[in-house]
Amino acid sequence: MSETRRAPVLGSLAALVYLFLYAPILVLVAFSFNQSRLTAEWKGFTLEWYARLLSSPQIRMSLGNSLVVALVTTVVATAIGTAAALALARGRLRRPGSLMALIALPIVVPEIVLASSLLLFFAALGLRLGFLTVILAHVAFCVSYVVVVVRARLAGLDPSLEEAAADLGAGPWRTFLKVTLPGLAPGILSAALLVFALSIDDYVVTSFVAGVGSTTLPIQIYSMVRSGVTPEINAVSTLLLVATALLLLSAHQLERGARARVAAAPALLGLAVLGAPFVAGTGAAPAERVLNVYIWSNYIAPETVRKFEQRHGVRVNVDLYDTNEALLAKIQAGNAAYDVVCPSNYSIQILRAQDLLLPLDHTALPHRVNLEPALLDKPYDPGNRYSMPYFWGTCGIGYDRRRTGPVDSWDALWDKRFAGRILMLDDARETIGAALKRRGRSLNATDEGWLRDAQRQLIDQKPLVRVYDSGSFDAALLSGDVWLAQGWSGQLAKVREENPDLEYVVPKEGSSLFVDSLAIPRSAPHPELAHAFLDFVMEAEIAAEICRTMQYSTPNRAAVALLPPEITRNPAIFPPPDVLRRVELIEDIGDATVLYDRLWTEVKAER
Ligand code: SPD
Repeated sequence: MSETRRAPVLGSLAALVYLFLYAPILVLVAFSFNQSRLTAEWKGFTLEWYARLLSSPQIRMSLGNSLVVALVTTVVATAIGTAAALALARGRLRRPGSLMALIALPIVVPEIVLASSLLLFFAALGLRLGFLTVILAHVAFCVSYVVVVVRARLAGLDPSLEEAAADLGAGPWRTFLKVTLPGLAPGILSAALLVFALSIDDYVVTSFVAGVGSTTLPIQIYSMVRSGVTPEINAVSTLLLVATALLLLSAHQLERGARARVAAAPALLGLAVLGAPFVAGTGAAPAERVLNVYIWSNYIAPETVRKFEQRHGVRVNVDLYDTNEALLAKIQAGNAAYDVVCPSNYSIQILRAQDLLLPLDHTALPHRVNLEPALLDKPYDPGNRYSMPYFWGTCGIGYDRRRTGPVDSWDALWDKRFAGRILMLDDARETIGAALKRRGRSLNATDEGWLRDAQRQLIDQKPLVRVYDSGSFDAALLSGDVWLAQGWSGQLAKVREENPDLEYVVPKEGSSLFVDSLAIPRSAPHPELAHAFLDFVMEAEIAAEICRTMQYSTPNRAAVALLPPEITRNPAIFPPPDVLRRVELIEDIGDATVLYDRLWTEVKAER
């Protein structure tokens, strides 16, 4: 092909690549200005979602945390990285090549590996997860980038200038300050901007090492996404995107040799974009006492939390999880400072056995009399010494009856007609449990042959499954991405408010029943306030409000009396006796847990 004919082809290819890279980002930015709450429908231009950011205390707080972490990380990592680059380039080191390779290794090590090793390391040191651990972790993965950038700049710096300074009588320190540092400054600044951008953006490592009160903006965005992608998320993501792009533009200009004043302009603008919501909302005085709550997503409304904050003059941090295993990992690591947690029945057994829960002071919980006696004094917590039931419910199938027709069996999730339209929970006990029930077996089975059969069923099913997800199965059903979703009752009852064609069924072969209860970890820093919170959510009006908004079944008898019939007569929320007869509580199965986890990991790894 001739030069002239090749150019338009290459140009179109390049345009396609750029479109592929930037189309999703442009859609996100566009929808951050969309009047409609539903992301898929354009209803006109608005700045409302940006205005809401300014008034959201959670976003302001997480943005403030991100800025503090990124600034401290930038200063520390840049200083350490610059020193290391100088030592590698100018020091008389043996094997500088191998040392450089070792320094660069963290850049290519998978983030998840870095994250879990840092978590283990901090636990071994007995460091409590919080700001310090987040900053240390960020410094750990950013130093390598600084070394690489500064060393590249050093390589272009003529060493004869330093030699000349020395010949003219300048000492090493003076030579460094007057010759080396000015020559390196653009490289150091560009490394600093890169570190800032990496730190403010990081999710994976931070999610492992953050503790209460150190939630950063990416973690906040992710926990908001778990309750559905809203225009506020599009708006905050757009701000983050613009700020990061501006910082990287400055870094790029510095590297290309632009004058410092010109190159700094985009970075300053980027910082202003990030700082604006933070500065705009500094009106509210920070409360002195703090309660740290770690609870399932879709389990408590911000309004309820606000009421508790107002009544007690405290601030409540709410962090969310979607599996019992995530909760167990945090509590067992021993360095997360949560005051209130919400384990399911079998997890209470596990935490109790490991002595990780605080015995409750029943005299501080007068509203416990409101609870339904049938849900108290269960084998996983005799006498409710450690926990108070908060929500209960079932696991079943949510489905779009217009697309699937009637569904009454787990077999529907193995039906080839629905290939690519099926969602399964990302939960070893529930998925293996469903496969066991499909064969008429108990979901607490420990027989290896039965468990391997369940694994085989899940592997056979895998080509039909669109996604394994325990956090947004309801949103996936509502958006039409999937037609059938294994999920928990409350969220699947709630989707009917928006689409009455979505049904919920507990399959005829049986399923799991759960009782999720509030408990206080033994390491809770504020056990008194934690008791006040437990008692607060057992008040009849509050429990009724929580049930109305979340639509999981309340164990609070007094609250039931305050609920409208649409809730109390909804069989998805309060199942009739024939459904209750076919459900079973998941129990702690001891050593067999390892086998369940291994089999489930193998299912997910299967291609
Ligand atoms: N998003 C909240 C879901 C709560 C479900 N309870 C857990 C049951 C575990 N088997």
